[in-house]
Amino acid sequence: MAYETIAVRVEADQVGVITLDRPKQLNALNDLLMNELGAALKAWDADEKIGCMIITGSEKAFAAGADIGAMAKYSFADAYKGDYITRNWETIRAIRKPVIAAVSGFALGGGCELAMMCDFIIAADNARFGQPEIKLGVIPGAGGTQRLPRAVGKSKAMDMALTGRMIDAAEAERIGLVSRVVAYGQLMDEALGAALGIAGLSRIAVMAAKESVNRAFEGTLSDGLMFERRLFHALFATHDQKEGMDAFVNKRPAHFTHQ
Ligand code: CO8
Repeated sequence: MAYETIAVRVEADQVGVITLDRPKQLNALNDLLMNELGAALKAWDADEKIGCMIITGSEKAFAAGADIGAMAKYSFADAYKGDYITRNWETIRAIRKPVIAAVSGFALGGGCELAMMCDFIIAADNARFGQPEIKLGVIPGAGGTQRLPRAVGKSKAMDMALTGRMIDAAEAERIGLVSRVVAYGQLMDEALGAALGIAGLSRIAVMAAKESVNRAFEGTLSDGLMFERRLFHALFATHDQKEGMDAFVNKRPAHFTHQ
């Protein structure tokens, strides 16, 4: 399928890579881009061959936010009735295979929120994260006031949401917003290495792990622990569990068939 605002490619037959591609607007996110992003992710989620996905941008910008030019003219009535801007963002939440954000340059506003919707973030050393919406007279609208405090705690999240200041990659790693920081030149190698590693594992176990970790953010601890236990027990019904444990016991590599 041909896209206008993203470029897609498959690496090693197993990893889908999406590059946000609105360079003149620093990859500002508009309805078309979010629709295309959702369509590409959904297609790979349903593709047996794909085990993991990566979303990345350019060296200068992962995404500098929602498209301010497109938003500027909305009235409350337009935005509320049409559920504008936010309506097509939820697709990403429904993706069941892992999605890694490989972030270089600016990840601001909706760009920071998009990165946080991914399962984890690998950042280049030039990455900058921020929720500058407050400077535009609005607040984050795609999870920034919810996912950011869960990721980094109240004080840092309040600091970022109330001042709009950007943090650099080192601070983002220190506070737990990103999982790894590498030199810009290593960014895609690092993300692809992680993605290929994940794609080589049992897909069922990987999806169960993602689903269970996400539960930690959406319910109480006791609900989450019960959910995790049920999934853990259920995995003993898979062939991949037999294969993985037999391979360990017999000191041989495991060959997962995702059954
Ligand atoms: N929207 C539209 N265009 C943008 C955006 C944006 N968010 N960011 C940058 N651009 C455009 C600029 O207008 C400029 O275009 P032109 O060349 O035609 O003038 C081009 O990209 C390059 O930008 P700059 O010249 O400003 O580049 P600098 O290197 O000087 O600065 C910055 C880079 C610091 C990133 C600066 O562009 C900036 O501050 N951008 C805006 C950042 C921002 O405020 N982001 C938050 C937007 S609001 C938001 O995301 C709300 C999310 C709500 C939820 C979304 C719904 C789910």
